[in-house]
Amino acid sequence: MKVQKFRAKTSMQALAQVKEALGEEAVILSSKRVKEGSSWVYEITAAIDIDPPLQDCKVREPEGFSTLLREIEHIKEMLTRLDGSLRPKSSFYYHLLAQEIPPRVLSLFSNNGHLEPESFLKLLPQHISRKVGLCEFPRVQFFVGQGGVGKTTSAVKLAARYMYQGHRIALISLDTVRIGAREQIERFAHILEIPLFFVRKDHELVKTIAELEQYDYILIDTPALGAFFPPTRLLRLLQGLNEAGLHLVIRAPESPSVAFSLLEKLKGLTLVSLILTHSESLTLGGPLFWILSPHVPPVSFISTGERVPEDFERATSRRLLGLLLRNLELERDKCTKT
Ligand SMILES: Nc1nc2c(ncn2[C@@H]2O[C@H](COP(=O)(O)OP(=O)(O)OP(=O)(O)O)[C@@H](O)[C@H]2O)c(=O)[nH]1
Ligand SMILES: [Mg+2]
Repeated sequence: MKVQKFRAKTSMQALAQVKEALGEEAVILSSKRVKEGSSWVYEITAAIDIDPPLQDCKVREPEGFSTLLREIEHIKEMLTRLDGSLRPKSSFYYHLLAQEIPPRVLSLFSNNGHLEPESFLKLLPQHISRKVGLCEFPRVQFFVGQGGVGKTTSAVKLAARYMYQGHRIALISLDTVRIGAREQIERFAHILEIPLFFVRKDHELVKTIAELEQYDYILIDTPALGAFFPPTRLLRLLQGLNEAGLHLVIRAPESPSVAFSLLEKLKGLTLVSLILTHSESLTLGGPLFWILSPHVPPVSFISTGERVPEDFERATSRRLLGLLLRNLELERDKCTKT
């Protein structure tokens, strides 16, 4: 900051000096009359901020610098990917692509496309082991997914399983609109003697759960994800609850693009596991490789048919390996050279 004093016969003259010397940005610090020799004059003390604001420099410089670094890293990543995509891949790599394994999952096995059956089979169990679900789930578990995938039956199957293990279980259904939904879950709950509660208004859920404190686990069946039951509604429901998580119920033969877009829509929600249904109708394991993607939650259960509660298995590495390799052709001599 530059501080300067200006003297003149009149205050207007002193001000004019200030403007001329320091410009329009000058700040008047004081103004008074002082004696100069035998006469009185006006003295104005003015200042101007000539240094750039220190704080701004400190913040801006590293920020700009780190943005630049991030951009360089991003460009490096892009170039590496581009380099990988331009290089010729092994015939085995193309062979797996032809069997519908998503490219983004294949890149987990080899980032340059030089994949051979030996290395693929060596890495596969490692990737699978990361996707085998834990046994511990939150006390309140929601079953979510698209229409008709097996949410209700999976909720009842897991409820029965918990019950056989000696846990106290309650079922809640939020599906009070779809015709036949109420009767369907009521029938299962009645046969298996599991207490069932219906919640019609979202704000009643917290209260209903609070009244069920004697139960070890509360399993919540939901309507199909869509316009009536969007992820935003789920998010609001979850916000009022502690110890709650979602099982994403999805058909094992579902296409990777549908699965990825569903996961994208559910981003930000606490997905504790995947439940793979209709596994018995999976004809080719290749498309199911989407489950190995890093952001996909582990698989907890595999549903193998319509029978309630029997057709429901805990996911194991061996079982997932079997599904992923179903009808997958791995022989090197069957690969076409490219
Ligand atoms: N074959 C086979 N059928 C299944 C499996 N899981 C569920 N189902 C059947 O699929 C149909 C739909 O199952 P639900 O549990 O009602 O599905 P949902 O997701 O609750 O359906 P909505 O509530 O209408 O969205 C029923 O006939 C089930 O018996 C499975 O793993 N294999
Ligand atoms: Mg249902």
